[in-house]
Amino acid sequence: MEKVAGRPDSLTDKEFHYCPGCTHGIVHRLVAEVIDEFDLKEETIGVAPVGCSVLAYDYFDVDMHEASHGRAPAVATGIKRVHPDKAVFTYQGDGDLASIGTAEIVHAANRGEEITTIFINNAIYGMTGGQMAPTTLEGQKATTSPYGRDLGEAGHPIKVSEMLSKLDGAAYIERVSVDSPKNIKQTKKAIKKAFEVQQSGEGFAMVEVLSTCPTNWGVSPVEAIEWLQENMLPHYKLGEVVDGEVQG
Ligand SMILES: Cc1ncc(C[n+]2csc(CCOP(=O)(O)OP(=O)(O)O)c2C)c(N)n1
Ligand code: SF4
Repeated sequence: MEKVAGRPDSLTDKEFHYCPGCTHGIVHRLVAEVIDEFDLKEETIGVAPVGCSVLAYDYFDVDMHEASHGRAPAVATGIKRVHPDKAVFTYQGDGDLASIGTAEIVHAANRGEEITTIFINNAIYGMTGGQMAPTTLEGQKATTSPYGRDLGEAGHPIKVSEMLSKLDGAAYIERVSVDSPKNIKQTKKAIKKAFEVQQSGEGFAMVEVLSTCPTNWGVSPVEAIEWLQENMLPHYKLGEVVDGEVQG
């Protein structure tokens, strides 16, 4: 019988610990498929964050490094500068990248570091029980905003891709989503491009992936996909982001 699908070589056979319906697993698979397709398994160094994907080093079958909360872009900068021929990526949640690591990601993008960042935006801190993140939407309930995010108190949900795309060192930024087969295909295309941009030495590349956290959103996996579509897509528009504008 012809084998038509299998586990990417760049993933170990360890079972993911993610909750049912969590889309971290889909994105891990897409990153691994891209690494396989570019034949980069032996040439890739990944940097894992703090957050639910802290164990990414157990799942990617490439050289991996752990960074403390938010520091992945700084660690990846050091790795890439010492190993300019390697493909270096960070994999970070929104609490990690957009809150504690805001300074690191801004300056790595501004310096035009030739790294690829996979940024998982699930609008909440997942691992630590569902606190409000910088990406939490207006009115969205979280453990630290039980009545819904109040813009007057907490500020606006940050559109990280639009913000970083204004920096001269940012070569490629795209926002994608894993809520449908069509969008999953587009996510893979964007991850591919982000690795290509790194290989061609053009500068910093980031893919923001709209993702789900059914556990902390307090909904079923199916409802989580619907919640993403109804609430996240209108605020976080999909597409390549150039100079703060999403290119439709
Ligand atoms: C320096 C530091 N500050 C805070 C924490 C606690 N902490 C661990 S994971 C996490 C939440 C990360 O959430 P996010 O980046 O949104 O990823 P997700 O879990 O949603 O995938 C926090 C606050 C920590 N481990 N280290
Ligand atoms: S807490 Fe949320 S982000 Fe973390 S594994 Fe569960 S569903 Fe995924």
